[in-house]
Amino acid sequence: MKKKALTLILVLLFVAMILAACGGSSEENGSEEASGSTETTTLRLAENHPDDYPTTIGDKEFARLVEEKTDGRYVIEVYSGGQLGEESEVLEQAQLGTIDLARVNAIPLAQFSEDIGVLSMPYLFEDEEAKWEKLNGDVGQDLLATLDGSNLVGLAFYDSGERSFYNTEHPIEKPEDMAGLKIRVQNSELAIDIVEALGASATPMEYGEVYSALQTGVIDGAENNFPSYYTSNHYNVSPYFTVNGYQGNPEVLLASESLWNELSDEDKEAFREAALESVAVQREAWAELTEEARDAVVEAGSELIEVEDVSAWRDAVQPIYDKYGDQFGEWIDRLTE
Ligand code: GTR
Repeated sequence: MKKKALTLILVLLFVAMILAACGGSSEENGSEEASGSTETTTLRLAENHPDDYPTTIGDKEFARLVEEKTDGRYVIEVYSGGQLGEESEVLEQAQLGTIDLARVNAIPLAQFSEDIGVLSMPYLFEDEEAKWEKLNGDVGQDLLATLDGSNLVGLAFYDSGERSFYNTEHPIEKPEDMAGLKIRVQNSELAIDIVEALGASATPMEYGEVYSALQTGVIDGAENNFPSYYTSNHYNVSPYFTVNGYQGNPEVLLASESLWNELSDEDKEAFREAALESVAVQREAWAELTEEARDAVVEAGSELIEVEDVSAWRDAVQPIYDKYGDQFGEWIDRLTE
């Protein structure tokens, strides 16, 4: 009898302890609700440049603004330096929704929206000012909207300046000097066509593989802007940089559609605003690094071949306008009018 009573007391004690524990957690929930705070969702943003690169600075400003505009309900972690993969893998993952947000270049996006390919047309814009007036305006938004249906949502354009050719072999002054060189290009038919129109042979390859391909002679050259040429260390292995600014395609900040579909209309607006507001900070960082990179590569021994008159280069890429001119006709008109 005594033993039974003891067992009963122990069981009651145990039950009381469990009830006390449950009561504690529900109180916690209750107080959270009372203070108005709700769950925080953490999102991942993929960036293939280093932490202090202008696009990464833009991504972080975007993250800061999203957090501010959603009262901390969305926190964006920026994974720089290609931690989440090369650009094409990131795009695949963003399409699947396993990466929420990404900053990529416009060229590979042409696989998903043919129209966006127009931004890779050589010598498309008169100058940087004309380009940004268009990209920041309606035509820019309309181009981003052409990604609809690709499981990606375009949010804003970031600055990527102008791309030029560099190589390991000799100074290139005119298109004829490109003959026979193996030039790495991004994964795009248009990029391949441009290099071939210039008489070189095109090798599509991921950005992260270019340094060792230059070093080992798998390729003779590549093309990019000053900040990428500098921060990727390509200048160390490929010293002849021809400043012919043949292409001005921008960067794109985007969201996966599966994230997008989960956002309320109000939050969608907050994400869009944050993206557009972050452009100014990104572009300022861009202007700074472009100058710094240019000076640094010259200091390190790169030879800059300045092309004052690009008309011979424009003429050499005319076959690209013959091939793609009709397809992009309307966009070209809108972007250059
Ligand atoms: C850079 C761009 C990268 C990547 C790279 C490349 O300018 O910022 O996202 O596209 O070019 O050439 O692959």
